[in-house]
Amino acid sequence: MISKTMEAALNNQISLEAYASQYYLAMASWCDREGMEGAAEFLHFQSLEEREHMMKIFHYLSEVDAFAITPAMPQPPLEFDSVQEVFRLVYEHEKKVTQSINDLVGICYKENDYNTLNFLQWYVEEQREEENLARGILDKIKLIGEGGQSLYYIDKEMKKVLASVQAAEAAAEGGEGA
Ligand code: OFO
Repeated sequence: MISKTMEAALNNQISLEAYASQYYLAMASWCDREGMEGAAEFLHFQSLEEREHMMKIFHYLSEVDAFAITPAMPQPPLEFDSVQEVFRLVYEHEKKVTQSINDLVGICYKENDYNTLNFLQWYVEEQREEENLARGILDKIKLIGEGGQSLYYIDKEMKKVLASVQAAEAAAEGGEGA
């Protein structure tokens, strides 16, 4: 059982996670069209991750006898100026999501809702990782620069980043099952 305020706030979070999923999907499509295969793969992966984040909240709401609302989505942007712009926007969006998770944690304390507080711990950690990852990619792109050949190196770098994120996840899942 959770309060109506918490139910609404969690539904708002569902909406943010769902938008992140669509937003990153649109970015993946743009990268694909621009021949940035590595960046596209990374963003496809992130898009799926965001959907999983959304679904976790969906199931949590059902578990605590609240109602999960399937959100209406605004059309995400389809065109971007550059790959640097794409990852700047990813970073900005992640910061927004972090703020929203922090606000949810604030409601938990206000309402003495320790179940939801416990549930949200995973998101607190996940946001720290995702913000850090997005900032790291952006820094790398700035360092490599963006003209001609640089795009090739950025894309290669993105494949490496994706491989290390997937390896870390696989290791964490292995650990959970152990
Ligand atoms: Fe859902 O983790 Fe990013 O936004």
